[in-house]
Amino acid sequence: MNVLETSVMQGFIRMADDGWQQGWHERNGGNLTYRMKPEEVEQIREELQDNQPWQDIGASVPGLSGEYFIVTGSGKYFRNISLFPEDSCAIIEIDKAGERFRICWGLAGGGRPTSELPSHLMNHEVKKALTGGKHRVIYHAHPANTIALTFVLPLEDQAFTRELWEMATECPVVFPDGIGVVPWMVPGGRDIAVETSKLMKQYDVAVWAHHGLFCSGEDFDLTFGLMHTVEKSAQILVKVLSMTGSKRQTIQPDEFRSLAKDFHVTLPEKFLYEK
Ligand code: 2HA
Ligand code: ZN
Repeated sequence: MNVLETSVMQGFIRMADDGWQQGWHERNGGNLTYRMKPEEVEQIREELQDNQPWQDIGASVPGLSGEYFIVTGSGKYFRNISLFPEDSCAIIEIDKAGERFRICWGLAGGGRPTSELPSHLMNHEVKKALTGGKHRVIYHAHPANTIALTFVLPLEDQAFTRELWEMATECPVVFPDGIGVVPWMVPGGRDIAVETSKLMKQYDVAVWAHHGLFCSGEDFDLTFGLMHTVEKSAQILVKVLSMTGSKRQTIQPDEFRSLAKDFHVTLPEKFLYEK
């Protein structure tokens, strides 16, 4: 089957284009990766090359041995993904040791997988193990309101989680585990990958200070929806802070506890501190 006709590739392209339409992907900003299901690989087996050179990942991910990923390309523009997916994206295979990858499809004009490949793969490894293989999508974007908040909120999980939860009643239901915060770090390398993957053991969302957001989820809808919900709530907080320095009223800790009961989520008490 033609790679571009598969529903998984069409879902990947649609999600990337939705992110572009939201304004989260200036120039070559952001990246998206998807861990393929075995049946999705089989569907396109005859289209996959196995003669490209193995290259170092820059991280060790033995838990992803032999897996295939759809990835965006380094330096590629999300704006172009729906028009030229074969040039902007790739399918890669991970070697048995989880140390190297090779390109099996795509990047038709040349190039490499996303510069954030170490972060993506380390996060995939953590989430695959923790969710029994359910999580398949890792998404990194540059949504402006969330980034703006990293200049005014304390760079702490507690503060980000609580402030964003307060901005929309659905937030604690959509991300009940909260949000992790990574201080400013050089992007693209192993160090930021290690810090992010530590947070991903606890959370499905991590903020990179003065840079962007990382989200993990089961499928394209849930992962895009998570990014969208966090950024929407950041947008509301930016509006509130722009109108007035302080809130006149907000959702109280006991109200979060009632919400948790009715919506059958567990909200860690560490986020329900008295202010
Ligand atoms: O340019 O977003 O973090 C791609 C990125 C790097
Ligand atoms: Zn980035």
